[in-house]
Amino acid sequence: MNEGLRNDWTIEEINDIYNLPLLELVHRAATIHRQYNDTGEVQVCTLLSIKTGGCSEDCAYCPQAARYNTGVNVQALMKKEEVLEYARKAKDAGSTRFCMGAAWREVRDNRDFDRVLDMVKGVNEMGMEVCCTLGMLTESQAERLAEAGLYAYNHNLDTSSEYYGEIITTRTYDDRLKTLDNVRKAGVTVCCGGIIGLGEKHDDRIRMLHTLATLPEHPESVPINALVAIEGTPLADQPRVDVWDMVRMIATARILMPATMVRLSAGRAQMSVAEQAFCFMAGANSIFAGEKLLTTPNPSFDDDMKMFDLLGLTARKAFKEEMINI
Ligand code: SAM
Ligand code: DTB
Ligand code: SF4
Repeated sequence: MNEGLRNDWTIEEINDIYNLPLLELVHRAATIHRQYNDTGEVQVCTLLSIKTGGCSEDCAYCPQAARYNTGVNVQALMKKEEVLEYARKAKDAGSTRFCMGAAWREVRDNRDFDRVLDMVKGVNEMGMEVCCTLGMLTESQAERLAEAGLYAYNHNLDTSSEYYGEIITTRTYDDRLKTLDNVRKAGVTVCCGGIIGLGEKHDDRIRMLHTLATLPEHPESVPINALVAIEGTPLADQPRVDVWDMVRMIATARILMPATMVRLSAGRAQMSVAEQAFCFMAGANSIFAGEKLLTTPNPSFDDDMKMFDLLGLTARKAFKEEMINI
């Protein structure tokens, strides 16, 4: 753990931060953000669903779970060449991280995994940070991904351990933590966050942030997603997430994990530029760009670049930490 970073936060301390008057919370988060990061920079990541739908899990929010009728078309694993073409386009548009998502419960040691390893190699050779989100991983699978050049692995805790069973029953919180540990041991950076708007209480959000901020090392990136309510899933009728709840979550994450990239993730398509600006002020410094997240709409590259111009933001370079150390 770097100097100044704490991983001994208590629930009470986090509760006090999370419940500060909103503008006081944002002010404190913005101050810490300025101490640790270049606040004019936002990381631009592009997502691609390389294998879509038909997933065996029962995640109550997910359009890709086979058991819910959501209208998502099942698509087998994409071809490497096609994936590399997407990555090239994303790079040309200014994206520095490329994240490939698969609707798998876990990785299996089969030909599909070999193909994903090849994709990782290809994207890495393009000079982009490569990220994958493929479900649960064993230690040896994490090592093989690391050898192929994987830079980050996304695996979300989604909510508190207490509320987890209300959202997913086909795996446990400990399964998630085990994969995160395997990723860490393989030397791949950890991207781990959650979703708000699942029907959880504020206390569940505080507990999830507590779990993240008290891991042996803070995740290098923490995506904060607002639920995209999908017709056909058990959470279809959840009310839209209040933007101030997003701001509160981002600001608290920023204060607890000052050097982490906090990503304003799903939900941007429903937010105004002013609302997103507040999230950047509160410490968000990463977004997913490109017209689609995995299966749902996202603002266009052009609209995002207009927003960056308006707010005076620039895209962060790839492999920034390494460049500083050279
Ligand atoms: N199957 C793998 C897994 O579950 O780890 C990887 C893909 S999964 C779609 C990646 C993450 O997307 C989930 O952990 C969840 O946090 C997020 N997600 C999925 N559906 C969402 C939705 N409707 N709204 C917001 N976030 C969502
Ligand atoms: C993350 O935290 N959010 C992204 C990414 N990691 C994989 C996924 C959001 C998915 C939103 C619903 C969809 O587009 O299918
Ligand atoms: Fe499957 Fe991941 Fe969706 Fe859960 S979140 S149903 S594991 S694709």
